[in-house]
This record gives sequence, C-alpha cells and structure tokens, in this order.
Amino acid sequence: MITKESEKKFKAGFVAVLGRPNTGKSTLMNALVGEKVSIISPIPQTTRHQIRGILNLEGAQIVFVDTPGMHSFKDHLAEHLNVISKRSIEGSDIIVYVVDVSRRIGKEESRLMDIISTQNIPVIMVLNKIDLKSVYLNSYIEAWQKKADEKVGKKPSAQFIPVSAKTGKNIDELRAALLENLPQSGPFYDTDTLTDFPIQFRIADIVREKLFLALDRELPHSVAVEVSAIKDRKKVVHIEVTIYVQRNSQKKIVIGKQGRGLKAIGTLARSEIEKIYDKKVYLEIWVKVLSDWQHRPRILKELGYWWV
Ligand SMILES: Nc1nc2c(ncn2[C@@H]2O[C@H](COP(=O)(O)OP(=O)(O)OP(=O)(O)O)[C@@H](O)[C@H]2O)c(=O)[nH]1
Ligand SMILES: [Mg+2]
Repeated sequence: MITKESEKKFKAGFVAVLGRPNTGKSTLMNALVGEKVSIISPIPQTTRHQIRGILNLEGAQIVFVDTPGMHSFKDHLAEHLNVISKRSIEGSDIIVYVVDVSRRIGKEESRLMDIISTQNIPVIMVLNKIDLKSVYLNSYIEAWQKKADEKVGKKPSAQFIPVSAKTGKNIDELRAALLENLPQSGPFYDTDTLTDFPIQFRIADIVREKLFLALDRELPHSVAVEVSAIKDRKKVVHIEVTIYVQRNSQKKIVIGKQGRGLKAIGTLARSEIEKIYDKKVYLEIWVKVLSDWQHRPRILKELGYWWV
C-alpha cells in the first residue's frame, strides 16, 4: 500500500518526444516503455497520431507522448501532423528531442530547434542511431549551441545523450536522466496502464505498419486504415478493417496476385493483435478506393486523425 510519505515523494510527468520524420522517435518510446505501443517503419511519416506510452516504475510514472515527425507542409494530413506535434509540447514537463546522427543536419532541423529552444522546460537531445556511423553527431550539438548563443537573456540548456533505440544502448542512462528531471506529482494514470491510445486506432495502426513494410516507398502515404467493428467474444475477437487507397491501381497492389498481398498483411497483423487480446483474432479486411482522402478534412476526422 502507498503511504502518505511515499505519495509525497512520487514523481510523475509528461515527456514530449519530438523530432524530424524517421529519426526513431517511436522506436525510442517503445524502448523506454519496454513494450510496443507505437508502430515503426523505415518510411518517414509513419506516426500519424499523438500516442502516449506509460512507464510505471516504483515511485514514478513517466508518460511519453510520441508524435508525428515534424516537416514542411504538403497537404492537410501533413499540416495536421505538425499541429499535433506542436500541441504535445503544451503540458509537457520535459522534451526529448530525437535526432538521427547518421543523417546530415537539414534546413528543417533549424526551424525545429527554434521551436524547441523557446520552451521553458528541460530539453534532452537524444542523439539516436549511434549503432550506425555517427558522423554527424557533433554537428547537431554544435547547431544547438549556436542557437543557444544567439539567444538574448536566458540561454536554453540541453543535455545530450547518445543512444541506440534499436540496440538499447544508453536507454537506461536516458531513463535515469528523465527521472531526475521529473517533477514531484501523483500518477496521472492507473499504475498498470500501458497506453490510453484507443484500441480501434491501435489496431488500425498495426495493420498500417504491415502495409508500410509490404509496400513500395511511395504508396504508404496513400493508405489509411479504419477499424469499423470489434466484437470481443468469449474465445475469439472478430475485427472488421477497411484499408483506403486513392486509386484503383493501388487497390490492386495492396490486394496482390490472387489476394496474396492482403493475406500476408492480415497474417502479420493478426498475430500481433492476438498478443494484445491474448486470444484468437479473426480479421476481416476490405480494400476501398477513396480518392484524395488526405486533402479532405472531414474524412481525415472520420479516420481518427483529429484524435489527440
Ligand atoms: N540503426 C538504427 N535504426 C534505428 C534506430 N532507431 C530507429 N531506427 C530505424 O529508423 C526507422 C524509423 O524509425 P521510427 O521509430 O519509425 O521513426 P520515427 O521518428 O517514429 O518516424 P515517424 O513516425 O515517421 O516520424 C526504422 O526503420 C527504425 O528501425 C537506431 O537506434 N538505430
Ligand atoms: Mg513514429
């Protein structure tokens, strides 16, 4: 039982995980939480929601907020991704700013640093992917310091922690640094909660991840997934899923020859969803053409892209 004394010492807070697309934000959050909450793929703009992953420790609760990678506007979906990323800063106690040290620092990074360095909360710059050639590691640190030097008045400070979200290197050190910066507070969620991401969106995302992994580089951005029904019965969960594409030709690609593509996606998704429910899952997947869905705010809303 929690005594009054230990309640007083309890630490809890929100950590916004921000960065450009594909830097490894979702991989990092999953590694920190120790479970797969967010989907991951080698294609930029995988994450389309604000997804909270909750790490419950003795005496502390860290609520991570994974966000879509921030980038230049292209369409309504891209704009939405930026909005929800920025919004996740509000109410956060710490920013984890993820950069990819194997990739050259680009123009967009400077804009992102402008946003992050003007928030009055602790920033931890996570220099991710050190298992690859870390040729650009110093250029990220130098760019941040240059930004800090340009500021008049209080300099934005940051801690720099090199990690590999993929291999787990320095993840314990990062967790310790986060705990140090966490304010004293009671927990925000029940201490056995892993995520508050609604199950229908979590399932839709799992299907989308399998699509991303199966499809050509360009196609994934034309795909959206909707879970229209979940019937959780005694021994089996029956789930109805619709995959939306923009053109008929894309529908053919998703379905594949004699339905083989769709079958493979379904098999992979099903085994992952079964782990969540711990029972048998039956997936019924439809593929429909819904032209230009990315530019139609009403449809985006229906697909859950305004869920934050
Ligand atoms: N080698 C290596 N690859 C990594 C590491 N972390 C992530 N990746 C890979 O980088 C790619 C992108 O990872 P994600 O976690 O989806 O990146 P993200 O920042 O969430 O991407 P968006 O949601 O699109 O913004 C995937 O192929 C990951 O396997 C790492 O530490 N090392
Ligand atoms: Mg992501």
